[in-house]
Amino acid sequence: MDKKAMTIDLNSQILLDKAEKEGVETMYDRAQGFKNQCGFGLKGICCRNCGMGPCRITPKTPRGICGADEHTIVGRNFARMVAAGTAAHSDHARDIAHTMALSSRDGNYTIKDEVKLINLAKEWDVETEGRDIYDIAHEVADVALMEFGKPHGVARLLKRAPKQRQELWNKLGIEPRAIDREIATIMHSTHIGCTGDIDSLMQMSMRTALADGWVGSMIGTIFSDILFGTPTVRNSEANLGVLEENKVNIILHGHEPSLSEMIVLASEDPELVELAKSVGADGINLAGMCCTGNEVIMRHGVRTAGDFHQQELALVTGAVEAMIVDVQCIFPALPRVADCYHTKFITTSPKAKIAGSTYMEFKEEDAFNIAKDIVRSAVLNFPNRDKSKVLIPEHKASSTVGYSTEAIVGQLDRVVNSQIDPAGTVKPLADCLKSGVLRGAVGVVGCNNAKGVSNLAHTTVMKELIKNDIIVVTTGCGASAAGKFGLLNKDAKKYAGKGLATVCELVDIPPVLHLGSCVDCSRILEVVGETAKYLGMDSSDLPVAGVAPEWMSEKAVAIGTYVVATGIDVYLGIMPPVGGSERAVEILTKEMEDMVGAKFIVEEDPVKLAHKIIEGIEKKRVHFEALVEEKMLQPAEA
Ligand code: XCC
Ligand code: SF4
Repeated sequence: MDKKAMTIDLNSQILLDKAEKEGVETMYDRAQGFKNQCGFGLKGICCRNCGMGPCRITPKTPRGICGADEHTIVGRNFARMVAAGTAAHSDHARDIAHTMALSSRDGNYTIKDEVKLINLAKEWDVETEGRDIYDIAHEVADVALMEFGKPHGVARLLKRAPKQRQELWNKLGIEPRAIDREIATIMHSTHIGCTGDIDSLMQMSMRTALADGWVGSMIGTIFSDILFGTPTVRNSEANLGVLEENKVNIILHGHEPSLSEMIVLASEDPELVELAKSVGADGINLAGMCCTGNEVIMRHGVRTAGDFHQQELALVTGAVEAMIVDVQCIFPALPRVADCYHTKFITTSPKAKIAGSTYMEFKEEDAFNIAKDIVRSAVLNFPNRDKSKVLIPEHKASSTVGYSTEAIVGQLDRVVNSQIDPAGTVKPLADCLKSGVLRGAVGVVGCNNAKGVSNLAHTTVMKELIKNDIIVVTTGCGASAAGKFGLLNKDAKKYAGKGLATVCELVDIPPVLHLGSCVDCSRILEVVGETAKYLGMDSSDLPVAGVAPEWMSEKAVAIGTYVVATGIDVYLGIMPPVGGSERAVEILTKEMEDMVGAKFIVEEDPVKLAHKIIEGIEKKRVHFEALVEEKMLQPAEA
């Protein structure tokens, strides 16, 4: 396949040509070398969990040396993906909680959303009366940190779910206890000679995934909002066209906002802006990538340079002074690309050192000074830029972002109630769903995957859904794709069906709402949970769904699994490595529905995928509308 046909992004295509001419290897070259991927790996039937392996399941060798069959092997591999994904999101959250424990009135990190902190303190029985806000913050941080390893009880945040859901989790034995404990249990149970029962492995996977969505990720989101501010609606832009010819370009790539927030501050520091001018630049231009990009666009409007598949291409522009990374989704290939230009590739986390990078360790204790050092080194690199190698492709799209749960609720309320209710309710959203003006709501989330064409499935699915009056919420690289293709623009309502277009017009929102980074999928759980509670229903009763059209990371497997365990169907555009076990497929795509009221659906053709989602939503509506009617006939409870 022509390399340029592997992406629909015009900027990417232009830069692929440039990379080719300059002899720079990218992911697109390497993907071509992997056309025939290992069939055992694809089906999930290769086990190397002990030194007797690897054992691969074939008709001649239907069991591993220990006797594990294909179901056990697939189940163990799947559970380990969930555990890894949960570990990644939750370890990120743990760092944010530690950062909050360090917060102080005159320090690097302060409390930005006191109301959210106080509400959480009350929810967690932390004394608030007459106490200093920082004392409260430190105690709340300690309580959160205990959620990772507490010896007794189940996770506190589960109480935020609809009552029926909590009871179901309890009945099924999938209420997560402590986050680390669930991850450790999976690692233990998938060790040779432990669990040999796929049903049990899937049950453990759901419990651990719930520890991601309802605990780790949720802590990540809430604490980031408290420390850095709950996102509010603002305008920005996306795609590589946001890089600037005459400025020091710095790309923020990775995940944790504790670093990126400080870089944002440092880039505005008058001393560094002056320094940039003294080396001949017009100023400092920050741009985000992957989920760090989502964090900083949501809270500061920092423009998005691109998504997961554009990380190397961003450097191929030859216009990037520094790429600063922390953890997750960072290609180890980047130092080699950076070497072809003047770009400094700066790693900052002891959790993600990369050979060939410049390592400048980030420590929260000295955050601002370190951030300034990092920005300074980027600025001083500007004179090394080789102008003959610079090509900034022009495409970019404008977007409106910042839709935290509070922002969505507030925006809707403003239209329905003449008086703005600061607490707000999800009533308007529930009403739109009940009346059918909105047929449903779908979360389109996740990565880019080299198995498909970059951005094709995301944009196809989003456009089809909004055309059919289904409002889309998005996070992660799905959100970046939406931004790049203009779907986060209020004008995109022209692609929407009549019902959705009317809502967009009245409420003044785009048809696709950017909710943040991947840990912010917890915002989706929140909106769905609150709407269900408002209607007296369970999340599985609502016409909602989750889609990961181009997923690739283990984090996405954890997300998909917790969304299903929450009672929301999940559609995947890429087959997960479970096809080698009929039982695994049966459980994931059928039996889970009987257990938790939702299942996985896989469809690799983007158009067909979109239509399956629409059909699924309409099917849900039949049930939902019957339930609404039933509730209307019931006498109101006293
Ligand atoms: Fe990574 Fe979060 Fe996937 Fe994008 S969407 S490729 S996980 S950056 Ni989370
Ligand atoms: Fe083979 Fe069993 Fe060891 Fe896996 S655990 S590598 S199936 S012997």
